[in-house]
Amino acid sequence: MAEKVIITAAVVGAEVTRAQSPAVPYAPAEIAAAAVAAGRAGAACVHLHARWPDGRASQESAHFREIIDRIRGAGSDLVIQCSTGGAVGMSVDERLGSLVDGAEMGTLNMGTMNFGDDVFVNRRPDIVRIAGRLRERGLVPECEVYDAGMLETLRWLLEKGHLAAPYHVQLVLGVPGGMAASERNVRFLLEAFPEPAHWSVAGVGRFQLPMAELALGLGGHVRVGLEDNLFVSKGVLAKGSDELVSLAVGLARKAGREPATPAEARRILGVPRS
Ligand code: KMH
Ligand code: ZN
Repeated sequence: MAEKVIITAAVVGAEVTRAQSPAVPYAPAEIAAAAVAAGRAGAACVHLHARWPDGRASQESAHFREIIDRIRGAGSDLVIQCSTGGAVGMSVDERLGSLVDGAEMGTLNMGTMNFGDDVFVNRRPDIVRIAGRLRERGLVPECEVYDAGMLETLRWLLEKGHLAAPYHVQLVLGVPGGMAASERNVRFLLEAFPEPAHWSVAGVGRFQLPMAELALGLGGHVRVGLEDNLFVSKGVLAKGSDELVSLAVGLARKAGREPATPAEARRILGVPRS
């Protein structure tokens, strides 16, 4: 029996706007509702960002607390993963605001890169500091890898003891400035993987569902949602991240893999029961 697939829903991110799609949630209540709907559709984990009422990216602890309280208040057992990447231009202090009580995982971005026309800064000392905070809080890191050299940073963090299992790796492919979302690149990155690692692919834009299908066939996990992609097909906006999760569930079943429940995802990822 193939390993169950952990579907992570990235329901808002820091970049997409309501001008691009009316389905993009901003208020904590909207973000929580999007997460709960994604969980009902088959996601086991939610990757969280927050927004100010006008849509600007927020790493305010109060916003994250409210989102998590509302998710749990709705009875959802989703694994809660908070972004420490935030938005380009934020300080590390600001980015760490997301790691509130109730978070179970936190992202750990593996390097500096061009991010569209901006620069997403993750100096090695910044990464070490964020890794340390995740460890102090007992959170499982999700290492965000956008380019091949970032796997060397992952290896360095492991060698130096800044990072240890359990951790999860997310290959975020198709960011302008990072590696393209292609089968060749995924296979190349997997060859260079340090062990042990669970991995997932998040394809940006129109590559989201093809990358999910590829990851499913290669034994990986998948991330879908409006953070990375607003469309279900060419020119057709998704009604919400839950619609993209439903499509990923269909792809999973076609590949002979059942979606993991949140409890199963915790077992696979080594996340202690909250
Ligand atoms: N918004 C990107 C600059 C993460 O969540 O850790 C960073 C990002 C990664 O979204
Ligand atoms: Zn993110």
